[in-house]
Amino acid sequence: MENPGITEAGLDSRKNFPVSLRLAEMETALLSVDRVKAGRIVRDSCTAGSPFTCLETLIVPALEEVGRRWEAGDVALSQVYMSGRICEEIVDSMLPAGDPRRVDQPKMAIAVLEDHHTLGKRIVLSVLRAGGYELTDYGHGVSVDQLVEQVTRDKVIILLISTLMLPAALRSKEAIARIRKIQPGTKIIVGGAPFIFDPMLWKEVGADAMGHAASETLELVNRMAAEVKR
Ligand code: B12
Repeated sequence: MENPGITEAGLDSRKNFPVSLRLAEMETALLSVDRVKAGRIVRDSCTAGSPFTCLETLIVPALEEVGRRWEAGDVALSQVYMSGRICEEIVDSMLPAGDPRRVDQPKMAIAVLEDHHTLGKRIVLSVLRAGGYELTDYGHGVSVDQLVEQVTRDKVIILLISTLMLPAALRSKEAIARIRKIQPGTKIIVGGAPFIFDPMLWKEVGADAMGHAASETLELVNRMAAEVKR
């Protein structure tokens, strides 16, 4: 049976295109390192004004599936790498610039702790900037020592930590304990795959909260910002 969404003619109108087929198509484009096609699938599938929803319903699950296939030995690490790079380019082209009307806010920062999976942080940062917050970006591959030093030097009040590797997530426990010793008032939000796989991990590492997805981060940060002002 011919699939209407896969023909060239159908690519520009995909409102009724089944999500599972769109995802499969995206995954194939990523694994074939076809950045043009991947970009077109995203453009055609996502309505203007909802880039974050699009990221979370198309790009994130497609990358997760690529990861699962790599784990199963079906695809090469180079394909995972190129899939990540292509998605980074797409994400960069889609995300809105920061909202110029900055809110009156506590000092905030974000980092990827001992890990080089940067895409999640990139999205969370954009969601918060688009929501009116300004944050210091400490980058990725940040060590525990560096993070403690930076957060206490800058007197950060709300800290967001992203980790995609389990060992890095476990290391956040030491970072959080050391930061709390020096600055007990700092609120810490963690996120990333290990915290999703183990829903109790955020409590075990001593965080104040965890975010499953970038889309819920703004609400979380709004709540914390209100708490620290009280
Ligand atoms: C793409 C990818 C890569 C790319 C990264 C490209 C880049 N620049 O980021 C490359 C190829 C470089 C890579 C390398 C490696 N990877 Co990798 N990678 C992935 C993959 C497939 C997708 C990750 C991703 O980008 N997802 C899309 C983003 C947008 O989603 P996200 O990060 O989860 O973020 C969302 C939420 O989690 C949340 N979020 C994230 N952070 C935060 C923080 C806060 C505060 C909040 C509120 C929310 C939040 O918001 C985001 C948007 O909704 C995952 C599989 C997976 N299931 O996650 C494996 C995975 C993370 N990688 C893995 C591994 C093992 C590796 C390598 C060690 C492989 C190797 N042998 O070299 C290296 C290590 C690199 C390093 N030192 O960091 C493992 C980790 C296993 C583990 N338990 O620790 C995974 C889970 C694959 C697997 N199933 O085995 N990887």
